[in-house]
Amino acid sequence: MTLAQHFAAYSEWRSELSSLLDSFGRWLTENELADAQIDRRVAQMLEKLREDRLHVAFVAEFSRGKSELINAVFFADYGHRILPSTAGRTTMCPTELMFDQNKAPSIELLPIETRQSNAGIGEYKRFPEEWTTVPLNTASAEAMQDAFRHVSDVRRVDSATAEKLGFPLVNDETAAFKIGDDGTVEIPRWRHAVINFPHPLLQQGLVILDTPGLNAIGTEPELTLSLLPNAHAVLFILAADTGVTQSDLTVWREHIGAPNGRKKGRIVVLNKIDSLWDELKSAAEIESEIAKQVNDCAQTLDLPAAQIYPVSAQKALVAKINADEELLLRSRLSDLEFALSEDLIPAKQEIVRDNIDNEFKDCCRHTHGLLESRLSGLREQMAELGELRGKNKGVVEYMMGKVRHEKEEFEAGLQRYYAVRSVFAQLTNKLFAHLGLDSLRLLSTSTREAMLHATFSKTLSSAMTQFFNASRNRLANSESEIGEILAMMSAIYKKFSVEHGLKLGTPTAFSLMRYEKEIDRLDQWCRTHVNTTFQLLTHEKNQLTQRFFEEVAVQVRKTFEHANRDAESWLKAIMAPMEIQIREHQIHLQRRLESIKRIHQATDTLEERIEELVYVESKLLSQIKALSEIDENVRDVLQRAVRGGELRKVA
Ligand SMILES: Nc1nc2c(ncn2[C@@H]2O[C@H](COP(=O)(O)OP(=O)(O)OP(=O)(O)O)[C@@H](O)[C@H]2O)c(=O)[nH]1
Ligand SMILES: [Mg+2]
Repeated sequence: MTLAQHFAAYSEWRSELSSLLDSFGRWLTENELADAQIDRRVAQMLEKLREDRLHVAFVAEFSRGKSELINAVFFADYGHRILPSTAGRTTMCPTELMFDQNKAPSIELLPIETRQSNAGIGEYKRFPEEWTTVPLNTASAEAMQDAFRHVSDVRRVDSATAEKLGFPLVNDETAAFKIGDDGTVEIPRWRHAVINFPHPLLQQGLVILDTPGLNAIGTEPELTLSLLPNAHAVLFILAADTGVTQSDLTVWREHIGAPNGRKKGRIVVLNKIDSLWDELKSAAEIESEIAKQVNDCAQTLDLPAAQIYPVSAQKALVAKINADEELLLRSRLSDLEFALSEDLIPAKQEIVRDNIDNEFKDCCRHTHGLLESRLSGLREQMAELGELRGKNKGVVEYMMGKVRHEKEEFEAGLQRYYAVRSVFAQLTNKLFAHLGLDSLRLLSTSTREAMLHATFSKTLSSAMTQFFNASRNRLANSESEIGEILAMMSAIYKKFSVEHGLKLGTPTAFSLMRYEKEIDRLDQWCRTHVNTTFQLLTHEKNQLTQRFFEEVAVQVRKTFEHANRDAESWLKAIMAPMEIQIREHQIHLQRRLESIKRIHQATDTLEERIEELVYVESKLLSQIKALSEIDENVRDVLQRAVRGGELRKVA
């Protein structure tokens, strides 16, 4: 079972789930159970499934065979080497391969000069006019190969420009960027490339990130702070002909290796094992040579040997193109593909499953509550009317008084609800006073001032530390406001359930823990990359301040933006069910009153009225049944695990 097949099975699962959720949405509308809130939630779930992307990144020193491995794993079906792979430095800029159906197949290239501005790659993605676009003719393999060659484009600039663009010029043998005799330096022409390419796997949401060697990674913080940590799998590639070199180790330590043990989705590949295929040696000798190299790597990287996959990307590509089973077996690519898909897809599926499961459960509970409250109201009304059978006008008048009284009582109860709503608004304001972006903006301003006015590196360093502590405090304070809102809403949910029979259950809980963890991660990164003694001693405070804001603070801001968005949806999600049920209950009481009034005017319509209600009841009951069927179907699909290309039920 190849990764491609496994991934296809996963996509099928996603689309099955989408179509079930889609029909759930339609069913809600047809049955007049939809409201703005639930429509939005169903649309969001569908969007999540549609936009669900799987990011796989390839990282290594130059010439270890990243691009060749991508060709072998994903693109062998084209019968050609799609991504350029040659000796020496080939891929000059980080390259994302993906498919966005709203765009024509193309290569978009961001000029290297954009490094001079403060904006990151993510920011530039919002401005297509900043990119150079090369159309992609997918009908011709040669035209495609030609177009893909742009990722290797270089240009020569003087050394001052090179340094300004972030290319470190050190004068030693291993330096990636050397000053030539004429005083100029060869640097990449592009800062980033996005290849929009309708390959079946990319169409299903796979995003592949090919990176150039170490030096280019170090200068693009967005890569190390956001693109790599957010990738679902990162493949780190070593080559058997070079072994683990010092610069391989640096890439590993700084960008991939997890300090405390194994991180999910991190895979080490020992490529080019064909360089050990010596015709004068027996198969067993070669085998033990490979095993020895694997063990050496394992020791150096401090990993179990079983986590290192020896392969030959080049032979695997040739084998796949020529359908040479024997060579493919020797290339050992299938073991790697198997490990990759076992690591990647179940983990990814779990995240999607959890997300959708929680959200769907909530929507179901909400709809069920609505139907149940309609049903119990209806039954009450039926009982009332049943009692009126054969009664005289006096009794009907008494009943009318009773309902009127109930209505008044409920309206008095509503006062409490209005009071809660105003406290809710106050608490929400308090929450956003801590969590909101205004507060973060103030913090950024004061941190920037403190840094620019710092006279000692100690002050500079503590301003950065303080920034993180203050961000953490803001999250902790927000967390406690959230606790208060939740406690208040739980109490009011309960009150309305007990006193007025609303079917509300308990409000959904919410936590900011993931954002706290993200802040910890960014802090950790800052302490190893920016706020270090070395950086403080070797950089000017202006330079360091700018770096801190361009690389670190911008990510903290993103974290807060996400936290704000989540908090807003949560607030809506806990308030909406109350509002909807209260409205329903009001309408219902009004209907009861009117129906008795009508009977009061003409007692002969009573039987007709009861018959009508019996019909409504049967309709409600069948809606409840239909909902539980939908619920069961969705749950069934959610529970299914995608393994080895077939869909199996999880025990
Ligand atoms: N013998 C052998 N050579 C390989 C193998 N894989 C890649 N190569 C060669 O190694 C060289 C570098 O391969 P690339 O795929 O360009 O390496 P890369 O890691 O993408 O390098 P950069 O793009 O420069 O960062 C090319 O000449 C490939 O043909 C392999 O499995 N065996
Ligand atoms: Mg490459």
